Amino acid sequence: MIAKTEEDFNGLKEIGKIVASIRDELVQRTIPGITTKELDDIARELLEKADAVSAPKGEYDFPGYTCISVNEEVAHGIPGHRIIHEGDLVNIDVSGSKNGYFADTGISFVVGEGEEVLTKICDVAKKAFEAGLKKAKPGSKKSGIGKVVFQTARENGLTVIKNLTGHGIGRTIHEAPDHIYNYNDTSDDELLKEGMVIAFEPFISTFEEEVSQKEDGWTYVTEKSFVAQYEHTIILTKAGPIITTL
Ligand code: M3C
Ligand code: CO
Ligand code: CO
Repeated sequence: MIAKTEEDFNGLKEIGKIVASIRDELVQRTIPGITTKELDDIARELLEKADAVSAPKGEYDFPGYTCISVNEEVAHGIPGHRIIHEGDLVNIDVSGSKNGYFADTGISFVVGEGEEVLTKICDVAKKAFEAGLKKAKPGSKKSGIGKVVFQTARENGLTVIKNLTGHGIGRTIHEAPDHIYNYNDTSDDELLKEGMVIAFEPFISTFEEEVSQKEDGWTYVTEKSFVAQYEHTIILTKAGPIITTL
């Protein structure tokens, strides 16, 4: 959407704050021994308390309130009986709506002490997001974001997942602009606009560049690579981006 009114900005900020606080709470509660379903139950309660609706459930009938992905799972992990262990790479992606406004945020992190490469991909995903954020200006090319995300990955001896992208957001979870790639798509000449609301989400990978979908119809996985994601919802303005999900 293009945010125009005071009501738009306030509505987007309100749901942004809610999903951000649920994300942070789930990260804090991710300790060895807990199951992904137990974490999702916490999110269900917090969403309810905030009078907000899960976007995956509300928009897609996803079998969970949040997406929780572990190790080989990259995204759209279904909360269930999987137990979290020390050293696991976990991604928590929380998206929701309130009063017709949406926000989406996600983070990958390592539980306790883990392999160095896992911490590295998480750090690089955040760095790639920050580099992209500097290019997120009204009037600039949308593809400029992906260009610096990819550069950041390469500078660190890593790559990106090419078949998962960021997206426009606001009045629903995924809307125009449809794709914010994590590499320089030279055929994409779309320009970013004043008030445009986007969620961009670098997926930084050790070497594979595509995910495949599991038979459950949801979970995206890699075969041998580890992948980290970092995502926020932002409103683009001349005065600089407003991150609604800080
Ligand atoms: N929040 C998720 C979508 C959840 S709806 C099942 C997202 O937009 O960040 C992702 N899109 C692709 C992979 S993760
Ligand atoms: Co998300
Ligand atoms: Co998203």
